[in-house]
Amino acid sequence: MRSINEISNSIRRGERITGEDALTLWREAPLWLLGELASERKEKASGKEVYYNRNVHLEPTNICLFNCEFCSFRRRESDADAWYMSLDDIEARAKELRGTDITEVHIVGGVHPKHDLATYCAMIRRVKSALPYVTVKAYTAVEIFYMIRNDGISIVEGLRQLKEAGMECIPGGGAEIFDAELRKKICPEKCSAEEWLAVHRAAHNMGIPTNCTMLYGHIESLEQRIDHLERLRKLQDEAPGFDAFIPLKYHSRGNRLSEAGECSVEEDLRMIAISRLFLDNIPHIKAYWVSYGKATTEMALAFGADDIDGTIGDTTKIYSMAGGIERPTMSVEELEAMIRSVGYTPIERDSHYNQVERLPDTFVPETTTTEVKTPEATDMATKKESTIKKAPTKATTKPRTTSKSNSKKSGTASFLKRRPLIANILYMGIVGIVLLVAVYVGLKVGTRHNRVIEVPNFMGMVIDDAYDVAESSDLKLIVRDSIFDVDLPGGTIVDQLPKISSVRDVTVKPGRKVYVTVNAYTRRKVDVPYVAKQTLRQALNQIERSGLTVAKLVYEADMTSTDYVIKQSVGNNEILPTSKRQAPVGTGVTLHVSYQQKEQNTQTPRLIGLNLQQAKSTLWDNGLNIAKVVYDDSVEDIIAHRKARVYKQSSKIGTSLQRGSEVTLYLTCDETLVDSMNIIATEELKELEKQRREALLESENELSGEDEQ
Ligand code: V47
Repeated sequence: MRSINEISNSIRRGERITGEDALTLWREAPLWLLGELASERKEKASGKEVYYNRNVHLEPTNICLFNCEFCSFRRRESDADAWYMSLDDIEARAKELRGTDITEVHIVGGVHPKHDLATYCAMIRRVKSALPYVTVKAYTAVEIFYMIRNDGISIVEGLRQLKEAGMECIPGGGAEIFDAELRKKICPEKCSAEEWLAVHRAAHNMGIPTNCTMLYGHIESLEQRIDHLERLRKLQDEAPGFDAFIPLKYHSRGNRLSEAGECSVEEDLRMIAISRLFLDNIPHIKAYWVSYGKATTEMALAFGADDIDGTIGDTTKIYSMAGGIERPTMSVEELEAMIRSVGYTPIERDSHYNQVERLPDTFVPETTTTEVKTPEATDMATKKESTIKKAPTKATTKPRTTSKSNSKKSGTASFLKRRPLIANILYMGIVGIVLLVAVYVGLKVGTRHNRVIEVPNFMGMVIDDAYDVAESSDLKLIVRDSIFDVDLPGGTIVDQLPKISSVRDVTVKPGRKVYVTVNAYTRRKVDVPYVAKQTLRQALNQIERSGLTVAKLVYEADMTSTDYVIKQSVGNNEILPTSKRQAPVGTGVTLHVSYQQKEQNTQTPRLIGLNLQQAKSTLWDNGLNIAKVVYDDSVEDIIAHRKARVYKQSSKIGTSLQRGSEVTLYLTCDETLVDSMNIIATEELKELEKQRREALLESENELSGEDEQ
């Protein structure tokens, strides 16, 4: 057994500790030392940054097939305080969340006897249909294992269906304590440790990130805690994919383990610190503030935690029903203040630990667009109001009748009384005409034949505002796709169908759908392809297809080849054939590319008329880098960046440049400017071609002259 000193030194050298070491630390290390060691580790991993997010929980039901000893949340179907949300309830709840700026919905609840995989998938779809840009973190491995087993399909197939429905990551619940004996005592009906781990392993292999937890502080032993951590560490070594570990402190009210009581704050801090030190391969340790309360959470940040979870907005009952915080909710300001109070820097993260950058409100345009000028756009906002004001009121006045028409009516009546046959034919005719008119009016109103609606310009609006505008214009907004553009705020609409025209009004019938593409709030992670030993062109193709981009082309002299990728890196990390590295969409990959001395130079390509993406690809294809991108005044906002085209390039077409040189691009939205610069570029190209031909002719002449001599 190693001494505390030996273990500390080993930790400080960055070495892995054993289970036995962890037990020694737990039992014998002074609390201050654990704090010191764990903080050092935390700061090595994530510096001064501490993460939080804007999230809600969705607990569709507390009716659960399983009856775990520690659970205060579970109810039977017949219990008065059982709840159940139908798919419509879930969708309605998601719609209520539309105006908020959450980035994550965490769905977890009881294992309901009537829920199958299709129901679970439908829940996700309903949430995503209402909140397309929000990440759904859904279902514990226990729920997933149950639904998959009942459907008789493989874990991989089940996960595939959930992923297809919109599940982006899996929370860490249901792990409790892995030890089989203890599991039998506290949650005998739940899936086994092996089954829980199998679900997470499969998810990791499929690129689905997950979290992991441990329920501690009840009747488990220290050895059982360490065994649990060892199994998590092993899985992470074999199939990496855990983003965070969350030690969940057991709460004792209203469940059958109450007699165990609750562990001390010192125990909580030891738990956090040992997690940080032992789980050296799990990047984040979360001190879940809902479980710890604010005071312990703050202290946990000095014991190695680097995440405190999110705003929650009073949406989880698991802890309040067990005696935890009654109505858990925290504002961003409160979360940030907590983090700052211990000297760390708060970072809002998405579900994948990418920083969420929120641009100042000044940009988030309610009405700003590139095509529609501000007055029109403002009109759109007022249109919304006026539609509400102009809501049709029922006419309640009766038609007035004159004495003349009365006397006429009485004369006609006596005539008809004397001729009943004519009267009957006339009545039938009138009834027929009335019916025809009614059907015609009904059809017209029903199909709204004569009403057309001018399609609003949704480009640049944030999705929540767009839903409001669509609703007040009697249109349906459907999100058909999402992209990720680092330069745009999350939720911004970047494309719409029907598109708006600058020359004519685009109109549709009421109730029609407008399809939009939205900029996602969160950056999906993708596999970084291994592109070394390929030609530059092949590598560029693969990188662009994977959703990544080029950070820089670094040219290195080589004896045998030009434009072959020698190695690649993301940030400071070299990517090797065996690296299973993922990176957020849009991340730049640096490519080290070969050149032979004789092919040191390349020619500046024609870039005029291209959009930024096309211009970048063309430069890379020609072995060049981008120095700067300069937009002129016609590019009014970030949305317009996407439409702008190159009108000037810092290096003239055909200029000979060293491979790896940088070219500045000048972009505009002024089509006339682009057109005229295009004409000049064509002239330049012709001139270049002429010079080339002349030079060729000259050298041929020289050669033939030499031959004659
Ligand atoms: O699995 C149930 C625990 C878990 C009690 O992945 C209890 O980011 C204490 O997993 N006392 C569900 N804990 C919650 C969960 C979670 C929470 C926050 C974030 C994440 C994440 C995951 O709650 C259950 C169980 O281990 N739990 N009852 C109780 N009486």
